[in-house]
This record gives sequence, C-alpha cells and structure tokens, in this order.
Amino acid sequence: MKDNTIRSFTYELLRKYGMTTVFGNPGSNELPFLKNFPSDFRYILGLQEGAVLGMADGYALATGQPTLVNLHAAAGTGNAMGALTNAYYSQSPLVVTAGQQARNLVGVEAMLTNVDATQLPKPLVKWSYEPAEAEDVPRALSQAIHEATLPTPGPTYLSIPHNDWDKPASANMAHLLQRHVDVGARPNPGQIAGWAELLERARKPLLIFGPEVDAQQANSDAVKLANKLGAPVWVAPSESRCPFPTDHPSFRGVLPISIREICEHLEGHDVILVAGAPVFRYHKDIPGNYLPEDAKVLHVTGDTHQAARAPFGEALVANVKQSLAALVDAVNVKGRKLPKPIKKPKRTDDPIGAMHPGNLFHLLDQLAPDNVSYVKEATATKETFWAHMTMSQPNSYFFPAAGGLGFGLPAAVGVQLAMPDRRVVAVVGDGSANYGITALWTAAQYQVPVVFIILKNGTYGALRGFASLLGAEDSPGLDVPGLDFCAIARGYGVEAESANNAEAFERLISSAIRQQNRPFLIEVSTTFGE
Ligand code: TZD
Ligand code: CA
Repeated sequence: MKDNTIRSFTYELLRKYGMTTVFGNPGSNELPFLKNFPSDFRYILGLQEGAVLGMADGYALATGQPTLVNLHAAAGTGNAMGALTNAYYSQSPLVVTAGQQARNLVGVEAMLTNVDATQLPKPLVKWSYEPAEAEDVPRALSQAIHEATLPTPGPTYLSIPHNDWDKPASANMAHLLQRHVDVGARPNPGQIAGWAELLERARKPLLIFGPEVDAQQANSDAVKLANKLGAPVWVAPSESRCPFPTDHPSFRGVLPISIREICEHLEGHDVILVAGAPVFRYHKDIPGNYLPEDAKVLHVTGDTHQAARAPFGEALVANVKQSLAALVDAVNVKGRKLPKPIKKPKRTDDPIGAMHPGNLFHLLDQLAPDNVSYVKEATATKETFWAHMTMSQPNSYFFPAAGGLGFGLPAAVGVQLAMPDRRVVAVVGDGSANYGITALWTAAQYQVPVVFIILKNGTYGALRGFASLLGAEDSPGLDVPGLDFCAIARGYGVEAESANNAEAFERLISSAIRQQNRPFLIEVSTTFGE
C-alpha cells in the first residue's frame, strides 16, 4: 500500500536513480528507515562498517552509479572512515547516510546521538548535511545524490534523525522526481586544436593515462590516440584502475612513485599528455627535478583541485572522455609506427613449499577468463602483478586509491555484485586481508562468486621495502605469522583450500573459476620478493 511518508517518498526517489541496492549495517537509529523495506530493493549486510563501505565502493566504481550506504550513527561512520579515504580519492559516488537520534533527543545527547554529525566525516566527503526539518529529507537526499555524481564525483554524507521517516512528505517534493541534472564540460575546439598541434609536431610524444579514463570508459579513446601518435603509454603513478590495455604494443607499465624516478622515465620526451590523473600522485620521497628539461606537460582532468594543485603543466579542466575523443579527431598525422611491445617476464623455479608471486601471476594470467576483473591489495607485488597480467577491458583492475587497507576483500564483493557476468578475482596480501575480513561472510551469504587469493608471505612486505628506504629496518610490528586463512574463511562460510606449489594452485584456481554461485578462497604460500 502506498503511503505519503518521507520514507516511501525517499524509496521512490532512490528508485528514480536506480539506487535499489543498499549496503548497510543497521542500528536502532536506522530501523525506522528500513521498516517496510520494498521488495524491489536489496539490502546487502556487511558485518563491520569498513567492509560495508568497501563493498559499496567497489560497487560504485564498477557501475559508475551513485550507491547508497546506510551506517549506524557516529560509531558506524567512524568504522567506515578508513575506507572513505579510498572512496574519496577514487571519486566514488557514494551517498552515505547515517541514522541520527530522534530530533527531540539530540539536545540532551541521548545515547546514539551523532554529535556534530556533519563534521564527523570531513574532510573525506565532498558534502555533508543534516536536514533542518523532516520535510527537507528528500530534497537533501536528492542533493546528496547530485553532489556525489557531479564533477568531481565523490562521497557525500547525510545524517537523518530517525523520527523523520513517518512524517508526511510535502507535495512540493514531487518536483524532485522530475529533475534531471546534466553536465556539459566539453572542451572547445580552440583548446583542443592547440594541443593537437603540439602533439602532431612533437618529436617524441608520450601519453600517460589515469583512473578517470577507466571510470569514464574512455579506454578505447586512449587506444585510438596512442595508435594515431604511435606513442608509448604509461599508466599514471599510484594507479587505482587500468586505463589502457596491457596487451597493446604501446603499453610500457606503471610509472614509479617518486619525483626523481618519474622524471627519469620521462626523459627524452618533449610533449607529454597526462589524461585523467593528477600530475603526479607521488608516494616515496626521492627528491629531484619534476620534469626533464624542455618537456611540456599537457594535463587534462575533470578534477578542479588536481588542476589547481599541480606544480607544473598546462591544464585543461574538462571531461576526459570527450577531450580524448576530440583530440583523436583533431590530431592529423599518419603512418606513425607503434613502439615494440614490452616482453612479459619468464617463469622461474619456485623453492620447495612456496611460490614466487611472479609465477603465481603468470599462471593466473593464463587460467583466468578474458573478461576477468582483478581487485588487488597485496602491496609488495604491485609491479610484478602489472608485469604479468593481461587486462584489456575497462573495469579490469581496482586497487585502493588512497592506499587504505581493508578495500580488497570488500571491494571484490561489490565489484562482483556490480558485474555478475564477469568473474572477479581478488588478489590480497596476508596483511591486507585482515582489515576487511568480514566481507567473506557477505560473499558466502549472498552467494557472490568471488575467487579470493590470499598471498601468504607472513609479513607486511611493502613495509619491509619502506623500512630499508627510510633506514628503519629494526621497526617492530612488520610480521604477521600464525594466520590460517582457510580456517578463517570456513568460519565465515567460505570454502577454502591452501596451495604451496604451482600444481596445487593451478588445480584450485581452475576449479574455483568454474564455480558459479559461491565464493572460494585459495591461500597460497608465497615468497617475499619477485
Ligand atoms: N593500515 C591501513 C588501514 N592502511 C595501510 N596502508 C597501512 C596500515 C600500512 N601498510 C601499507 O601501506 S602496506 C602494508 C601496511 C600494513 C602491508 C600489507 O601487507 P600485505 O602485502 O601482506 O597485504 P605485502 O605484499 O606483503 O606487502
Ligand atoms: Ca604479506
């Protein structure tokens, strides 16, 4: 039966935006929203809010659509904050809602009051709000959805008092169901013509693509531009997605993460186009010159802050897909030869009782289906992974955009829910897995057929690398012995087996990939290193 409450109107509004999957973990403040949960909606329960947000993040990244998250007041929000660091940097259009105490109990600070609710998630949300009256809840939600999706996309936060839901919705709210908000940030022909000319005339042009390319499914535009220019292509540093097919002859790999090393890789190039990434997202502190002498950087991004922040380059703030398409049309060169493709590393001999990560990736690359999508969170093996894997379609790779661990397992569940026709393989370290481990339960309960591969090297491998860079080799707390991920997985209802050699891994991965309706976890003993 249709009623005229804020609640039923809100569900109508969510329907309009296709937001019928709700990721949440409820408390008393949220129950009045969830009451009479409509049958055309699905609620995906996560057992801890970090996992809830990580799953929603994966879902939003893979669909590109606004995604609703429902958290419990301040405590639930707090648990989700680490995961929000990634969602913020990956420009994930999450609409995070949190139940507030009843309006009349906020002043006396009753239990579960979200004190100063709008401040709590800052600065990891684009916009944060608590409606001043019940009647404003639907309009505020409509704004939260648009704020999340309009450029630059990112998470928004809405705190909603629980005694608002049964109040009547004002007739004025009906306009919200008719609204349409569009953006038109197409670069003008003059802006494109100048850049096209620079690229045509360049002696040795270079292309660098980043996550916005994949988010806007502009991968094929990137390929067309590379083909026309015959230019090599790097993936922008601190990569969180795969913007360019790794089996294309132009593909060189991922740029390193320090000022000096990046400059070394750009050496010899006179015009460098960076599309859909910051210039640059550094990580390691190895000082040096930003750019080789006389190199000119052309930087196109939809992110105004990144354009403003950049320490060099000529920037164009515009839609990246449209800009690349316009450049493809405008660049007028013929007969440029593509570079020779880079070679994949060979398989090496494994020691007894463990696999080299490179050998594991080599096998995985051979056995995974062509349309596989990887969610990666094993930090020390990033380079090795990119050297081995074939990723040729959009949405083939997701890595935590801010390096906040706890993304891998949950995001894999979200990506698999978003793309039921593709198989998601999560490649996660034995350190990283612990931060989002409860996602295994959701995968089991909702029959989400992710293949989880845990790389067990017993250590925080990446930190060992940093420890030597920072002269802190004697730091405590760098090892994680004594974990049995098969036992943990089974405890959460996920079938699991361990492998410590290539034959066992090959057998397990082959059968895991064939499973249609349930997840499977493979724990692989790996060496620390290549
Ligand atoms: N806590 C959180 C939430 N995010 C982090 N990034 C870290 C701690 C620090 N950290 C890293 O940046 S990498 C890493 C830690 C603890 C080690 C991850 O170990 P792993 O992978 O087993 O998942 P490798 O391949 O052994 O590095
Ligand atoms: Ca590890």
